[in-house]
Amino acid sequence: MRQTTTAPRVDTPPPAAAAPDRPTAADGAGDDIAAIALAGLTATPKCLPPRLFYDAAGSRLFDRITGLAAYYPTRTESRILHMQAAEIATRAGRGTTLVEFGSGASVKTRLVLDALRDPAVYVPIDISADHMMTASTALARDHPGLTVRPVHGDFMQMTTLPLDDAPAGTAGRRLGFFPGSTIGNLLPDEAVAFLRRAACMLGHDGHLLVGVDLEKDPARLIAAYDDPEGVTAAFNLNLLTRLNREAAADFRLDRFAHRAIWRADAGRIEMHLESLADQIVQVAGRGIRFRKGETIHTENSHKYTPAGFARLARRGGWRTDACWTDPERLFSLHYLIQNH
Ligand code: AVJ
Repeated sequence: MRQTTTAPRVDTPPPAAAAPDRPTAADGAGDDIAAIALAGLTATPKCLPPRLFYDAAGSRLFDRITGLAAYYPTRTESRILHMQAAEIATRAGRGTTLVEFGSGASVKTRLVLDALRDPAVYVPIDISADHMMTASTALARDHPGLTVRPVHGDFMQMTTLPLDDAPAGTAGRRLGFFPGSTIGNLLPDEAVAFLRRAACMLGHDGHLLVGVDLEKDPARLIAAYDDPEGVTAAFNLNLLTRLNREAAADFRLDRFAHRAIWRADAGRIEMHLESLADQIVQVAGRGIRFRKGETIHTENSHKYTPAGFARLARRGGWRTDACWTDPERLFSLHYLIQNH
């Protein structure tokens, strides 16, 4: 049978959104925590991927870290965003779709949205669905007229955005937003690969705003990752609590300690969980042996110079159109444009 009629196309803009869309599930949304944990804990040396930090409790602990006196990145980046709002708005243009990689509590997002001219759509991407939806609901309420399209998943596993049904009236470009120096969690070669994928996800005229923590006095860096209040230690140890609950593990938290070390050769802070005794821990039905002093490597946080990150961006297909820092040169914000 031949189809003779088609549904009428109505190209009117969608009504002002008062609530975010239901989240779209993408790759990484249904992680098998036990399998991921076993893979890392049977490797040599032992490691766990940092995205496991962000269960509900871990996301709350991270939000507390961002308010700590010793943890300068968040407030410094917010100041730079505030200072450069007009510069960002000019470069991004009108009707932008803002795509945030690892949106968390969406605090810095508000600074960017307030700066942009008539932003059309906000696409938060996060692995912590509940945390993201709470933030999206508040954000949609405060920005009537903005369409909020949350994506639940791991942006590191994505090569396209599930946005094929782009809302009508979105003529602007996509602006990627990757704040907080989360890019520092990646090894330099992985960061290059991510930047290439981001270019695909954002389209040929897409731009990308990336927050990058800067190299500095190691004592200052270590203090930021080993705060006197012990919040970062709790954040790191929460990984073990999560595995006890979600990977049938029996870690004793008093037998592990938080460690933060500066690796000058690699230009990065490393976080580890150090075993305080010889012990065997059950994880998903397997006995994992730890020697006293052995560690689980839980996070890398690479630090760059402005020129060093600009070189990395180039390898990833981008060029730095602007790089802004604070007066103390603690943190940097790179406005990237595609290199073609
Ligand atoms: C969210 C990955 C940027 O590396 O500084 C904070 C996470 N780890 N304290 C960082 C983190 C320990 C944070 N990032």
